[in-house]
Parts: sequence; structure tokens; C-alpha cells
Amino acid sequence: MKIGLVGFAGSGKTTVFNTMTGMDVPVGFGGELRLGIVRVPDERIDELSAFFSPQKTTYAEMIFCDIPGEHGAEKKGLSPRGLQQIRDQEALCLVLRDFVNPSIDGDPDPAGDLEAFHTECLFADLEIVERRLERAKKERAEPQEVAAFEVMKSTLEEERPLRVLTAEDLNRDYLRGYGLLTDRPLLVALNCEESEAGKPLPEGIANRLEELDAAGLVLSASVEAEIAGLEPEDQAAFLEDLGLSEPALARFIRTAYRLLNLISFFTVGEDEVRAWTIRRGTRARPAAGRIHSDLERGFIRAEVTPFTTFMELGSEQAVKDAGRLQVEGKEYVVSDGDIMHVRFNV
Ligand SMILES: Nc1nc2c(ncn2[C@@H]2O[C@H](COP(=O)(O)OP(=O)(O)OP(=O)(O)O)[C@@H](O)[C@H]2O)c(=O)[nH]1
Ligand SMILES: [Mg+2]
Repeated sequence: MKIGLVGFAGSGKTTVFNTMTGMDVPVGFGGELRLGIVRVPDERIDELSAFFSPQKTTYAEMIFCDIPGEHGAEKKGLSPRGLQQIRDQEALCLVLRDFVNPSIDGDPDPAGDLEAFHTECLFADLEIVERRLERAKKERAEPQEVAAFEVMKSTLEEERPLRVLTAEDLNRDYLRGYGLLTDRPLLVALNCEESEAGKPLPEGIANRLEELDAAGLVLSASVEAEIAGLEPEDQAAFLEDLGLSEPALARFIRTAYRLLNLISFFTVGEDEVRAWTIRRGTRARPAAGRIHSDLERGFIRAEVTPFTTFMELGSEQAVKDAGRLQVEGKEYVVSDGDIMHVRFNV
């Protein structure tokens, strides 16, 4: 999953990037587009790895992309280059400034910035949708495609993001390649002063995010970036001082997994213990395809043990002996925490 950090100049995107990746990229002004790969922490993988002592342990990964803000523009906004960089992301994390930044004019106005970002994305999408509609009519495109773009146009004109439309409302096959911004999953990071790091999301913003079908979390990136750079055993005490029970990355990932409807299943053995990320509702066969296309093509069955069952009984043999090994066909809907062995034949 590739998540782009977006937002207005000086909102703290690079600092959030450092917080998530544990890197130490210079902050303060613009800079270059940057990628950072982050391991998705998962205690279940830690426990399975301790159990199997495999040669290799592989966590799920998330890629963060730090997109520099647009400085010196007359009004706050996103540059055409910035917009293009945002289009390339699978999901967006909008960083809202809720702290005083001496190099940026004006008091923090996170709710206003959220609206400004939303409006800018609406207009950018509307322009693309209208242009396509005009051409589609001239070219006598498929009526279904024209209908899909009409649905998008009226949704955007009502100032609603495209992501609120369900699969029944809108056939997204027609959207491929357009990089429409308001169709991207949106996670909002309210970036606060240190003293407010543990506060809940303000009600006004929380309600607005619900309308926009987006999720949110509160963090204080500058202090949390420092904490992320410490040894794990030293982090807990500093977090507690801020009124937090876990690091920003863990909070972020949990929120992102919920928003994006992601779950993990595991493969285990002496060679490798590994986490795989899928959408909730994925069936056994396409899930097997994440591991290797041969497993999807030649899928016979999946032998499944929920993580908790495995830990309760203590070994694969004990799971079998207790009759708790689930033998599942291709229609089985994979659950979060399933340990899977796929039987296949190609
Ligand atoms: N007090 C406070 N300052 C912060 C916080 N996050 C970032 N800053 C400061 O705000 C300034 C800008 O931070 P950056 O992370 O560079 O912001 P940015 O969004 O990447 O900026 P551009 O890429 O230039 O748009 C830096 O001086 C940071 O130290 C925060 O949570 N609290
Ligand atoms: Mg930056």
C-alpha cells in the first residue's frame, strides 16, 4: 500500500514522514519527493517468529511518500506538479497544521484547511470529469461510460467526494487511469502541539470526516518523530508523558487498516514466517494468489488455523489432534489472523 503525505506548505508532512519511517530527513522547507518503506508492526508475527525461529521473518509493508508543499504561492494551494504527484498515490494522508509555525502566516485553522483541500480536489476532479464527458459525447462513447461520468459530475457538483459512491452507484472500471483525487481513500492526521498529542479528534472535524467517508487521528509529529528515533525500550516512558499508549506509527497503521478495510493472514514454517495483507472479504483462492499465482491457479484447499487457536494449543500437531484444523475450499472468506497452508497442484 502506497500512502502519500499531502497538505499545505509547512503543515508537518516531512515531520510525519520521519515519525512513521524513523528517518531523519531535514524539515522546514519544501525539499524533494521521498519514499520510505515501513514495516507494519504486528505482535502476532513476533510471537509466530519466536515459535518457529524461521530463517526469515517478513512483516507486511507500507510505503510512505512525502510530497513537498507549495511555498510562496499567492494563496495557499496545491501546485499542478503537486496535484500530479498526489494522483500517483493509492491512498492519501492529509496532514493538517494545528500548531503555530513561525514561518507560515496565520493561526492554525485545521478545519478551514480541510475544506480548502477538499474543495481543491473537487475542482480538479470536476475539470477532468467534464472534459471527458464532452469528448465522450463527441466520440459517441459507450452509454455506460457516459452514465458513469454523469454520476461523477453530479456528485462532485453536490460537493461530495467520489469515494462516497458505492460499487453499485459507480462502475469504477471507467475511472482507471484518470487518477481522480476524491476517489482516493483519505486519512487525516491532525498535527498538534506537543501538549495536545493525546487529545481526541475535535468533534467538528470528526463529524466532517464522517461525511467525507474519511478517517482521522491526532498526533504531534515533531515530538513523536523524536520518540520514533529512540530505542524501542525507551519509547514507552516518553509516550506515557504525552498521554499516549502506543507510538504514532502503530496508531496510524490501525486507523489505515480500518479505513482501507485491510486484514492480515499468515504463512508459517521453518523457512519463513510472513504476513500478507488483503482486503476484508477476500476469498481463499485470490488470497492464495497473493503468495504466488501458481497457488491461485492450482488451488485445491487451504488448511487454516486462527492465530489464537494456534497459540492456545501450542503446536500444529496439537491443532490437528484436537480436530481444530479447518480445511477450507476456494470460497472460504479469509479472516484476520488466519494461519494458512495452501494445497495446490499445477
Ligand atoms: N510545534 C510543532 N511543530 C511542528 C510539528 N510538526 C512539524 N513542526 C514544525 O513545522 C515546521 C515544518 O515542518 P515540515 O515537516 O517541514 O512541514 P512540511 O509540511 O513537510 O513542509 P513543506 O514540505 O515545506 O510543505 C518544522 O519547523 C517542524 O519542526 C508539530 O507537531 N508541532
Ligand atoms: Mg516537507
